Amino acid sequence: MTGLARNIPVALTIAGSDCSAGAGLQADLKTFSALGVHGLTAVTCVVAEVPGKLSCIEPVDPQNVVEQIELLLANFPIAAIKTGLLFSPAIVEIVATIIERRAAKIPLVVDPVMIATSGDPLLQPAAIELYQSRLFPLAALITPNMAEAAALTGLPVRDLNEMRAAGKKLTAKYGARVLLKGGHLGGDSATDLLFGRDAISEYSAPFVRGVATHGTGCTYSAAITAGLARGLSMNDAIARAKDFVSRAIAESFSWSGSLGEIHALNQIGR
Ligand code: PXL
Repeated sequence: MTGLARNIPVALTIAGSDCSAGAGLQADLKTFSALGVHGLTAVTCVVAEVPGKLSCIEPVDPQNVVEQIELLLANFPIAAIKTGLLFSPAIVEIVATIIERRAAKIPLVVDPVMIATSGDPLLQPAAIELYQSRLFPLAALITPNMAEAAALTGLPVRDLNEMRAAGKKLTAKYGARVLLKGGHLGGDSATDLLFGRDAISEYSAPFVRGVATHGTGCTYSAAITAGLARGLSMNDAIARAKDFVSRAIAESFSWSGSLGEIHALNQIGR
């Protein structure tokens, strides 16, 4: 018997695997599903970690990353793409090359993942330059947090005024829209700034205290990508994604295990 064939929008994440599944491609996939999008994954590296403790990272062979992306692009109607952790200069370079050649018309969200919420470095420093020269010019949106914006601009990024200066510099330099995430501002609200060609928009939500936020950036950029895959405008995709990620934090899960309390964002329990 054949079922009733249905199709829904398709999005691709090119990212690392977080075995604890709160961040990385697992967070992306859960977010895509919750938002009615069929998610595809190209795995760039495998991370052995739990929230707050990273024990080892191993990259996938860059040629294998290429094969994953090319196979998916050739066979699925991919409507939006996001990049998460790309790990090494070789992987950043090769991902940029394929997107430039085969996916230049598909909206691309670049989450320039550099450091985990635990403080552990995730991206090899030599890759930062390639992000700027090869990947950012292809992006529809770049989503740095405050530490990443500081690393990318060389400017201090500690408050809303400094966020404005850094965001303007980034958007002028790369021609892409920039969503600078202020989740580490402190205070009662988590405020993000979107820098467009000539305007700045603000997205705010109440700051939730005492919840481990491992995976917030991944979940946020995946939710934006899902919105773009569904045909939303950039502004609507960001506004809905902000709501989604705020709820994933506020309604997060926790378990007590033999080593103490463990947390995960809630991308599924709506
Ligand atoms: O949250 C950043 C991040 C992204 N991607 C992977 C990760 C992490 C955080 O630890 O493991 C694969």
